Amino acid sequence: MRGQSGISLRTVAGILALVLISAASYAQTAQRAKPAVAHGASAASERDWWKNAVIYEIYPRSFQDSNGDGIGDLNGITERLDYLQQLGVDAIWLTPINPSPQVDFGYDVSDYRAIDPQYGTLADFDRLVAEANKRHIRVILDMVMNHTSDKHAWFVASRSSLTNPYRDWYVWRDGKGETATDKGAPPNNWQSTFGHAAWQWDETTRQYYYHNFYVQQPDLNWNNPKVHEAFKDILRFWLDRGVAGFRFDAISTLYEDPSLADEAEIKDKDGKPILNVFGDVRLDSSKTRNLPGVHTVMQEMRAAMDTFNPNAWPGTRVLIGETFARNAAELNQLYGSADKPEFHLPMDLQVLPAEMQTGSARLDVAQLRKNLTDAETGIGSNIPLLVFDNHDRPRLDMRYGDGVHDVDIQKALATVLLMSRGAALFYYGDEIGMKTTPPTRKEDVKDPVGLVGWPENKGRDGERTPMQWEGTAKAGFTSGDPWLPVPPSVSTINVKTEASDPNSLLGWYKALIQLKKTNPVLAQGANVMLDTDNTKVLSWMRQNKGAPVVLVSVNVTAEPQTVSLKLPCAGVCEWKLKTLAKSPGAVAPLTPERIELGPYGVFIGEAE
Ligand code: TEU
Ligand code: CA
Repeated sequence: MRGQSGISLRTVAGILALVLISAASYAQTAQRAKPAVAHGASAASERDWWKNAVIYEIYPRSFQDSNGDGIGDLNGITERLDYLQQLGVDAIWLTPINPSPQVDFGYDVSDYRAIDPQYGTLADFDRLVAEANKRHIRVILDMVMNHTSDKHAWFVASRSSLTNPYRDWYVWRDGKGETATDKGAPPNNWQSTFGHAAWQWDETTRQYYYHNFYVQQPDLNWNNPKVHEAFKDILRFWLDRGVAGFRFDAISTLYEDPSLADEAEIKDKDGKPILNVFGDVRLDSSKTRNLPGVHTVMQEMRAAMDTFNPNAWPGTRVLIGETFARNAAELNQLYGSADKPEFHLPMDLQVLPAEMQTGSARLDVAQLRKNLTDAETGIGSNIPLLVFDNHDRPRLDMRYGDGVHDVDIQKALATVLLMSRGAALFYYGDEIGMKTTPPTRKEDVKDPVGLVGWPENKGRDGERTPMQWEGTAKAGFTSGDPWLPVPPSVSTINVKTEASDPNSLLGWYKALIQLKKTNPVLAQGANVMLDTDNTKVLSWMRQNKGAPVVLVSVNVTAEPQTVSLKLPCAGVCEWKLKTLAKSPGAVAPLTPERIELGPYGVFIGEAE
């Protein structure tokens, strides 16, 4: 049956149905995007929540399994939200949960608008966000923009032919000296972070493609404006579902030098090339790291984020960067400017860098004081985000533990992290002192880089073992076979045991997070280093005009130490000291002039 305009009524009905469906889904999206109840918080506190935030990194695969397949999942995280609320965190950052072949455990994304079935469904995700919101916990997602999985539809199309519209979404080049029958050599000497050449030959179209990470993670070409638009849409998809922000992955490697020039080899003092852990000659990364293009991208992405109302839950949608800035000046640039802002919180991973983990440099107080001063004063009025640990590096215990004072050492480090000005991010399990437990046999290795680098580099499995909820064989993590073995330390290091011990590391984290959230001087006060010639004890104060000063003293040695802190004051000052927190070895001092600390002891007090 045809209407006047020759269009069948069936078509009209079809169009009408489409309109209704899209209207309904828009309404639902709009409904979802409508902020939940603002929990009585003020507009200002929602807008500024990130400036004093405590952010908790969850590796979903290892946090809590809810369906017995030995793999952590979204419903498992939802089951554990009460624990996170009691811990006092403001936000949880989930490492990738999108569909992925799991070569790099989610950092090889094959669909940016869905949830990997191993972790659940979009409905499970929406429920996690809703349940987290009820507990005033914000959800931050990982956003992997440097590369996709080689199974992503974009790359499948891109590699199908030289003329496919997606060809230029990735970095393809001819080989050097290539002929019709010979692929020639890779275009240059660039290397993968995960070992060996960063160029992979593709026989179908007889070109190489670039991958800064695994072969299965082809780099996107950010010189292509279509890539920018695609990711702005992806951000909006998740922002509409109520996420409070993103952690942008591997942002330092987004751009490569278009000249494709070789990188310089790093040589030792005798001019001999230095090899890395994979046996490759180390290069200076000058053509593949921290290129200027990243600022333009970040300004665009920030503009997309800022279109959401910052005054109502979840407040300002924040951009966190996995940034490997080489110094405070370079880090400062990643915040952008007032009129062209970039990240809210580019990670500062330099306060406890790899160089401070061994020998005499281990926990060097003078170096730590300098790094903290840079972090706190080298970025203008911007807010630091201190990050000491994550899913890519050995846990704090392996890097700084001494086998005797492990808990006190981690209490000392947690004090530096949580009592400094700005936001703090820590990794699941650090609050109970979980230990890096690497695989003991090559055949047990799950993280491919551990297979390439074995035995010098066992990969990152060791810092990704199941969360230790209780002292049982499966740690309360799963009823099935855990994807990584539960470490033997579970018998003493677990939430249940530590929750009943006020002197536990867990108790310390809870107390300091509570202090940070409730003491206005700790929330906004300036960071001022004290006793700056002391090479054994790190002391600083937090101060706000007109409010009592908060003093922090951390003994970074295994020997008892006594410090005398001279607080700035006009005229004669009789300081009265109130203890806010102290580790068992510290004496409750009466005045700042005499603070006695045990091995790795901590004192936190209010002076007025
Ligand atoms: O890491 C980026 C990065 O630089 C790390 O690969 C780090 O240099 C390396 O892991 C040190 O061993 C991000 C993610 O955090 C990491 O888990 C991913 O493997 C990587 O990007 C690729 O997405
Ligand atoms: Ca790249």
